[in-house]
Amino acid sequence: MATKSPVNPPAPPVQQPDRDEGGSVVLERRTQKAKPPQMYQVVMLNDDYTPMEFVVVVIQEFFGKDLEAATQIMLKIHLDGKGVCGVYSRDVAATKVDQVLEAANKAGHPLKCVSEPVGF
Ligand code: TYC
Repeated sequence: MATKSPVNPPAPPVQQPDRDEGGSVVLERRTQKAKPPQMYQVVMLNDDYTPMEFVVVVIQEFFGKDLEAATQIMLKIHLDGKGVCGVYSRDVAATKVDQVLEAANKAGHPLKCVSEPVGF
């Protein structure tokens, strides 16, 4: 007949934290850092028909710029063909594009803008 061993199974070895020469506990350095999410810039494009005033209002309204900053951005787009209105997470950038296109459509202007990964 099998009898129960009176001896308890050996306890698992107790793990001790690493310590430096002074006896302080040393934490393991994390080798894998989470990468920050890719950010997206909303780029507005020039055209020959949308009034400058409309573009300035749109930039103020949807990108939180004051009149001065919005005017500078509009002029840059007018002169260079395109310009960045703001940088956001992917979803927020997509929403900004939708808002601009909807406002332009409603007003009957051909204003276009796109979002693209920063560094693209
Ligand atoms: N080029 C337009 C005009 O002369 C103005 C304009 C600026 C249009 C920026 C679009 O994204 C734009 N009326």
